[in-house]
Amino acid sequence: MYHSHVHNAIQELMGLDGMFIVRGKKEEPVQRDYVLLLQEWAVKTGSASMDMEANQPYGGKGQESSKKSSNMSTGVKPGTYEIDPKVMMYNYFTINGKAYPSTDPLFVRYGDRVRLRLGNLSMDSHPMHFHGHDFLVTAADGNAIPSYVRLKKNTINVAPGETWDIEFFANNPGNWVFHCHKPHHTANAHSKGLGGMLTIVRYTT
Ligand SMILES: [Cu+2]
Repeated sequence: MYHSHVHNAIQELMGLDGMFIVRGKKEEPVQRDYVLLLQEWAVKTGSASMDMEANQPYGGKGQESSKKSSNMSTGVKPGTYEIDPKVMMYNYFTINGKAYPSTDPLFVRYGDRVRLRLGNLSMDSHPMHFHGHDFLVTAADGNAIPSYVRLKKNTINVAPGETWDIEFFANNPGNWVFHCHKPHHTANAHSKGLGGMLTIVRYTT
């Protein structure tokens, strides 16, 4: 991962960071290889009521105001909004810069060996959970883990600054969610609908 160290509480939390891959000569072959950069944002939605809800995790003014909003499933209307890097109450949680349902699906085919490279450049940890499969933890902060000590898990906590590589065998066809297990992190602006740090592993034929 790379990121700014100039005013980094501001620059890093406004997105001046990213990931790159250094391929090892002895890297084990996989059929799919995905990078997932985890981030979080305090988005000024421009709506006083929505900002209030964003700062009150349990729904702001309650169901009445929720019913009035036409965009509760995605949080805010499409548009351009400012990010406030100085507050700790985040309302958007993204994978590669996008919150569900805008996150890119991870396409796999039956029989694939699939690698996911997870990195966290945010203030919070993100326990990433996979449905329908277990995975092996194959690298920690870019260092390969020998095959005889690899943990088999279905949730891995990615702390700030960490990278973890995980691999799974695509042997259970369907559409399976892969998501942060902190409930607030799978909603957009704390709305009721599914959102945030969540994507779908989609089997194709
Ligand atoms: Cu999270």
